[in-house]
Amino acid sequence: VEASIPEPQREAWKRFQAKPFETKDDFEKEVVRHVETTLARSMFNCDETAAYAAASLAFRDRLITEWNKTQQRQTFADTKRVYYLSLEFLMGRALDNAMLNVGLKDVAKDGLGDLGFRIEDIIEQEHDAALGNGGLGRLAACFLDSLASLSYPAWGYGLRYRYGIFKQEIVDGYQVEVPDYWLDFNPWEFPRHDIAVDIQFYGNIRKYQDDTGKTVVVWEGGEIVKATAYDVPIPGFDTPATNNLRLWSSKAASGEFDFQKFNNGDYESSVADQQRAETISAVLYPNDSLDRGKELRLKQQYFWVAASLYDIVRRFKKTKRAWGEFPDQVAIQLNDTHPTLAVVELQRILIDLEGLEWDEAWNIVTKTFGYTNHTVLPEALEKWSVPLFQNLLPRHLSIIYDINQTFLQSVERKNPGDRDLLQRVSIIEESQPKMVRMAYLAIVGSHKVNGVAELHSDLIKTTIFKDFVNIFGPDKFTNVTNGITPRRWLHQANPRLSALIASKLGGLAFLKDLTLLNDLEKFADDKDFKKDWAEIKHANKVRLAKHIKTTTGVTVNPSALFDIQVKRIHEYKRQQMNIFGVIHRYLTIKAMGAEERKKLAPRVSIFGGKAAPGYWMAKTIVHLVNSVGAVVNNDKDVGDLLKVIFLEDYNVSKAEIIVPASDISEHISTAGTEASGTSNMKFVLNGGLIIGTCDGANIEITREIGAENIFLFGNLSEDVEDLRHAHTYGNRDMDADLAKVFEAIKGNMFGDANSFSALVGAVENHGDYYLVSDDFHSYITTQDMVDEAYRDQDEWVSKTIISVARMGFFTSDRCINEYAESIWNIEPLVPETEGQSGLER
Ligand code: Z15
Repeated sequence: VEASIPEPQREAWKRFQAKPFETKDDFEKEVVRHVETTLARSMFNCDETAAYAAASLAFRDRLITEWNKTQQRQTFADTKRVYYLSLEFLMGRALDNAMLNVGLKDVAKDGLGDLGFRIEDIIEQEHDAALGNGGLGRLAACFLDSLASLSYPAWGYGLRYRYGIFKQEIVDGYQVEVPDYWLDFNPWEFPRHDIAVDIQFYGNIRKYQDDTGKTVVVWEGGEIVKATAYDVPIPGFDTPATNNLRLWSSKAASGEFDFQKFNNGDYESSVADQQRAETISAVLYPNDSLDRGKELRLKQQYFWVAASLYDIVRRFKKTKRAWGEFPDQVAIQLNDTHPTLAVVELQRILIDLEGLEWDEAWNIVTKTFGYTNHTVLPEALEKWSVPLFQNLLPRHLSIIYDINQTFLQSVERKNPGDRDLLQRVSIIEESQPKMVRMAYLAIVGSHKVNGVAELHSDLIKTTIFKDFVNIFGPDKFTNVTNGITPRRWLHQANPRLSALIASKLGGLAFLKDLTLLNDLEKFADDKDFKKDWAEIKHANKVRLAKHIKTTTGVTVNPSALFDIQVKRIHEYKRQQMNIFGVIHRYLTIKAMGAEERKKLAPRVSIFGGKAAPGYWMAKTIVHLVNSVGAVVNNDKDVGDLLKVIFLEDYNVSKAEIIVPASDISEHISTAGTEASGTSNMKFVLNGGLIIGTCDGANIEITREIGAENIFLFGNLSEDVEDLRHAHTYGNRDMDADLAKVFEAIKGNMFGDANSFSALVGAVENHGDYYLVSDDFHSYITTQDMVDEAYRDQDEWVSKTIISVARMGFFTSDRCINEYAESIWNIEPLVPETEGQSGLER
């Protein structure tokens, strides 16, 4: 349908074009207008929720105006776009970010002040958009920020979950999950009821020969679910470029059919159809780095992928180009294997619906896709059972078989007679039942495969994808080390530190070229600067101490060393080793005399993170941390020397309070298991040091900031296999300190020992897969070195300044530029007014 206004009438449109506010007065006018019209309230009943709503609507209007212009500019310029497909976008709050990115937070602050509100209170009203589990989802959010800030033509595609990641409550020391219904008021999304796609499931395939003798395949029957688009504007920092995040929501395809059932008195089934459809986008699966293989999850994946591809193909078809030009207009990045069905769906569209030949279509497909791998953990690698696939997506399964056959034939040609190799690399695993190996499908269907840190990218090439490196050659495999957006993780989370840095570097330009931080190094010995720096860290600790007091009731001393480990709870991340170390510390304090105790450095051990609801070991770790806290925090002998805190419901907005308040943070995964880690980067960028293993991005952080500025410990990844082997086949002595920790637990020091026997048993009797006993000694002696170093505050502060100065590499802007150049082949489309907000001031 042609919806464009004819030329003669466009004058009126131009004359009355929406104009975004720029001044305080205009902002206030917008807020009052929204309160009095959109919200139907007034100054007599405007609480903080209403003020938040109105302020957000004012900014939203502004973003949408720029969003429209950006999309028009991109369409007009006819450039290649990148589409980032991710089942998770862990966005956090939008208002603060929007205000800062468009450079109007000060205006909003004064305006809200005039209207009777404090901006901090208003920001606090917003519910986090928590459409993700952990690192993978937050990485996608940082990438969106960088794509917009660098003015790349880019869209995100995801699912509009009605329930994001669950809220975590701690009840009697146990994790309890509470649903996260976040959509009752969300001003940041635009329903696009006109953009709807019918998505098919189940049914049958029928083959026939057409008049020319060509085999035609049709996918018939089954059920249809409707996907509706919801758009979220993504503002760039210091640029009008505003990108789009399109989230799909599911609904029953036809209300009328239901209505008929309803009229016939079949109420229950009419409602059931509706609910079954809506269930698809109802809830985010709460597993991080674990594949559960549930049918509904596969339905989510296909629903989202099919709707997104329909949308992308529709946009391409409007350009009237030949299909061969598709990869010149479209790059699609697969965030992990979750969207791998997109490979199959595009091939299906091209051969079944558009009539292309197999080879021509496949050439287009592989040029279009890139695949990012985020893990080597076997339990996280997605596999789908063939029978399940056959039932839900019969046509896709047959295409997968064809892809596999063509692929295996080419392997066979180059490696005649190597049956083992064919079995190893087959997309179909010959198990009972047979399984589709999604990572292999993603590799075969993409032109580039990347890992997320150097060690990780090396590991995938030498372990899980080794055969594929031989088949496709090493150039197909590359590395793009992860990064974080300094806008949210420095400027927004730590405004005072950002301002102090800006005062020395002559403006905020470092937020768009993080290597400019280098110039800070010359202040590493500047007395006044160090004083300001230390004062900001202290203030951030005071803020966290207040949060701890109000949420847990425990008083902590802000002058103590804050030791923080916040991330999803997982055995490979080894929170259990941390809490065993804390118990060791507690036992050591208890064994000391009063004089000796005076010499100790007070420490607050802070934990936070969610356990997947079905991950029993992780839940046991949460329980142990809370149980240790209950004993230690109430032990008069110990006082301020040691406090143990579990912070409930760790999420993005809490991270913004926690990250700036650390002295030391823990990134202590078993070497070779954490693909990258990204909170390590956040903590260092905020003037905290880290204790960590030689794993993931810790290695590159060390290279950048210098080995003297990081506390590394533990075994190396190349030794892990042998150590595991030794556990199984050798006889070994338990580390003496760890044995004492286990004795304390078994002696019911922290409550009923039975509660924790699985945790202790995993190390003592079940092979200690994560090498806690091997690394424990090195861990606690390195913690002693941390104490020692912290005593010399002057030196410590210098180390943190030098570290921040050397963190430029870890901006997600650098990642995006690398992807753009080496994988997507796209260029920024810079608006004329970019960079005019005067960052140099
Ligand atoms: C997830 O958050 C990550 C990997 C996964 O396979 C899944 Cl399913 C979820 C994380 C990695 O564990 C982490 O090391 C990495 O920094 C992050 O992805 C972003 O790449």
